[in-house]
Amino acid sequence: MKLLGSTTSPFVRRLRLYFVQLKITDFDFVNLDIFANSEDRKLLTDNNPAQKVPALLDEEQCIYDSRVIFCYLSQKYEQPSLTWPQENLLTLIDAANDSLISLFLLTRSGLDTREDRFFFNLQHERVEKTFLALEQAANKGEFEQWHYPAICLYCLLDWVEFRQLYDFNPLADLVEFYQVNTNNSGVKETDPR
Ligand SMILES: N[C@@H](CCC(=O)N[C@@H](CS)C(=O)NCC(=O)O)C(=O)O
Repeated sequence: MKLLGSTTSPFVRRLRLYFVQLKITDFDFVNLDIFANSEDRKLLTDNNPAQKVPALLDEEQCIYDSRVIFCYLSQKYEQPSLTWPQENLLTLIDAANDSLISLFLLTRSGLDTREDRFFFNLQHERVEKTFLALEQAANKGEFEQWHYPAICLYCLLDWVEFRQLYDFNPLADLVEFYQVNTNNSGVKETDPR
């Protein structure tokens, strides 16, 4: 198996941590520079026309989108499926992640996303609401185990810290979750810094 990705992507890191959790080591991590390196971009496009990482190559197949790759790996290694509430948590994490990536790419494109613009405001509002819902879920103990949604939450929080995209310090349960899981298996080895 080959995982096409980058060291900085939170969507890729969650799968690298899932591989650690499953104790799967017989895969190659292909670290791509999808924006600046034309060969890397071509390799990605050839495998995933949506031009996003991660993508997983397994035998003749290429699977893309982290959520689909997670389902694929779960089936392949006969792991239990997520519960519906866990699926919802994953949707919240993905929504926050997607909005923050949009804001990050807009900033890299030279736009000031603090301006009062419809699209920017929608993203900021979604980030606020999803972080609040995740804080409430953490408070209810829904991230006490290091399951896949917890891995995804950790990757989101560490990425917003790394890129300085959102200050979640006022959200005490998320801060505690972040601190408690810092030394988990694979976290240091996959640190994007
Ligand atoms: N829904 C996708 C999102 C993946 C995604 O947004 N990846 C980013 C890197 S963190 C990317 O490749 N962006 C390229 C682009 O937007 O052009 C997933 O879960 O895999």
